[in-house]
Amino acid sequence: MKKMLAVAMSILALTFASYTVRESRCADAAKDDKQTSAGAMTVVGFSQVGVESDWRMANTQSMKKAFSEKKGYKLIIKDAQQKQSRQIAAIRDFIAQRVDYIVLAPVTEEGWDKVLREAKDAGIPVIIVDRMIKTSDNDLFTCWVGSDFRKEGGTAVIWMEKNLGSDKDLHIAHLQGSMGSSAQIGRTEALQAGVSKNPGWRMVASDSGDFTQAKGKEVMERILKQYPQIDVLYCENDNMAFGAMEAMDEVGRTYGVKGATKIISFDATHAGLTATLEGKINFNVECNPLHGPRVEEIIRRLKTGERPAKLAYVDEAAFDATVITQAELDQREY
Ligand code: GYE
Repeated sequence: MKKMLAVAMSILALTFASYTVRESRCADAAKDDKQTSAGAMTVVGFSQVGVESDWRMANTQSMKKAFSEKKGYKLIIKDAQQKQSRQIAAIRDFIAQRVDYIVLAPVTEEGWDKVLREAKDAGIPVIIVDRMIKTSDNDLFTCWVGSDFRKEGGTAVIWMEKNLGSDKDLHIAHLQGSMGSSAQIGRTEALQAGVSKNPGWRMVASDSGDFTQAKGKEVMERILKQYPQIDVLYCENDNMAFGAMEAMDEVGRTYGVKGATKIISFDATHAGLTATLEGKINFNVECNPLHGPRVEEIIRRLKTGERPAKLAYVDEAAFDATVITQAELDQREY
């Protein structure tokens, strides 16, 4: 107990120290040319995953809106094209530019310790958004805000049990997101747990479509050639579901509320919910991309010396094609 208390105290002290260091670093940097040209603006470097999905585009828009010049921010966005190496280079570049805060939407969970230590040594707070990282040292990031992906997957599995049958023989095809990303890991783990729990459920195919429509289509084409019967398609995002639907349309396979293959999807973007309302997607689990205001609030609080929660999960809903209303679709902001 004493040891835990001591560890907690030193974490607190270290966290506080890093903010203090950061503040004095900012004061020095004010004399710097670059910093002067940005005036009194808060410079935020955002390493974004890419442009792979509607979710991602909505997330980028949300960040742009929240970190506007009008609000006193200079937001530098670097698109990693879904490559971790590009994110590491972006973070190093942000450190070299001496930005005030770094925001990282990590493509994968593993492999961040070295570069995050560099940011910490430079006294720059790092806020992780959306997916999570695995690190041996939680002091390497200031805080995280995002989704509980395991819970999202669990919601989908409960729906399958209730609506398709826990004791039924189900042939399941699985389109995975980018391997090693928290969104893929959590949603996949939940499905695997469902398959182990329900003896009739059989995973016939499982492959990654990298969260894109084009790859989702490509993978689904291969699966359709191999398997004449697919009762459930568990698709880890809306864009891959669109690709899979294209592939099914092309070979005349039916899906959705009236079709042979029931489709589960994630994100519940405007386009995804439209397909749900049309009965093409049976069940769509929301994943909220509107993190801009959440991250902005974190930075605002850090600036005033507050310490926001280390981890913050956002609340998320889910939509059944037989229940969703036009009004719910109309309310959708992304
Ligand atoms: O589900 C997918 C996107 O990490 C939550 O990434 C995000 C996922 C989202 O490309 O569409």
